[in-house]
Amino acid sequence: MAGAPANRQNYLATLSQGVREQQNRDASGNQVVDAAAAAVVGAAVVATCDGVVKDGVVDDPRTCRFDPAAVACPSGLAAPGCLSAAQVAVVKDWYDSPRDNRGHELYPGGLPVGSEGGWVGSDISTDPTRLSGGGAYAEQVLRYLAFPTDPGAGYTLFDFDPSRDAKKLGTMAKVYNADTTDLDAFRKAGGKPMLYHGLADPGRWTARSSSPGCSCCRVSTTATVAPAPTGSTGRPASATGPSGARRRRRCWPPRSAAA
Ligand SMILES: [Ca+2]
Repeated sequence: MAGAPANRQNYLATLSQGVREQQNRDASGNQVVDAAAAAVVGAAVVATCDGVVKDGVVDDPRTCRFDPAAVACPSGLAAPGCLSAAQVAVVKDWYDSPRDNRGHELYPGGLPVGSEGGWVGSDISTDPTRLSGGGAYAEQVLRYLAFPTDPGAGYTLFDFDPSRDAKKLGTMAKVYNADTTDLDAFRKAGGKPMLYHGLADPGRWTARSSSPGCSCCRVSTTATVAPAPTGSTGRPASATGPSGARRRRRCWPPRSAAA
C-alpha cells in the first residue's frame, strides 16, 4: 500500500517545490502570488469545476479546464478580487510542469487545480521575507542532500539553476527515489500493489509530500488508472486492475534530470 507517495524525492523537492518558490519571486525577491490571490483563484476554480455534485469541491481536477487569465485584473495591476498580470503568469507556471529554459519538462505535473486551499504555507509564505514551507525544504535538500558533494550552508535556493543543475540530481536520486517500475519479484510472490493519492495534494513539504501528477504517471506506466467515480469527494487516484481506463503519459525519466 502506497499512500500519497513522495517517491521521487530528489526531484520533487528541488525541481517541483524549489522551482515553484523561484517562480513566485520577482526580480526584487518579493513574493508574487500571496494568500489573497490564492483565495481568488481557488474560488474561481470551484465556480468553474465544482462538477456534478455542488459541494465546493472540484469533482475531478483531471477534467477541469481553468485558465488563470479568467481572474486577471483588466488593468494588469493588482486589485482586490483579481490577479495582476505577474500573478496570472505565476499561477499558469504552477499549474504547468516545471520546465527548463528550452521548455522541456523537468518534473511530471504541476500543482493540480483544486489544490489552491493548500498553497498558503506550502507554496506561499505567510511571512514574505521568508521562504514558503516548500521553498525552505527545497533549500535544505539542495544544501545537504541533493548533490553528491554538498554545497553547504552558503548555498541558497536561488543559486539553483534547474536548466543547468537538473542533470546533477541523478546520482543522489538513485539513493533517495523509490521509483523502479520492475515489480516482477513482488508480483511473483503474490503481491498486489495498491496506490492512492489525493488529487488536490499540492506536494507539501511535510511527511505528506507527494505529487498526484507523478502518481498518475507511475500508475500509467505500470498498470491502469481507474476512471474517476462520480458523486463522491476525496477520491483517490487508484490502480484497480484491468478494467481501469488506461492513461498514457511519458514521465520517466525527466528529460533534463536523467543521469
Ligand atoms: Ca463538487
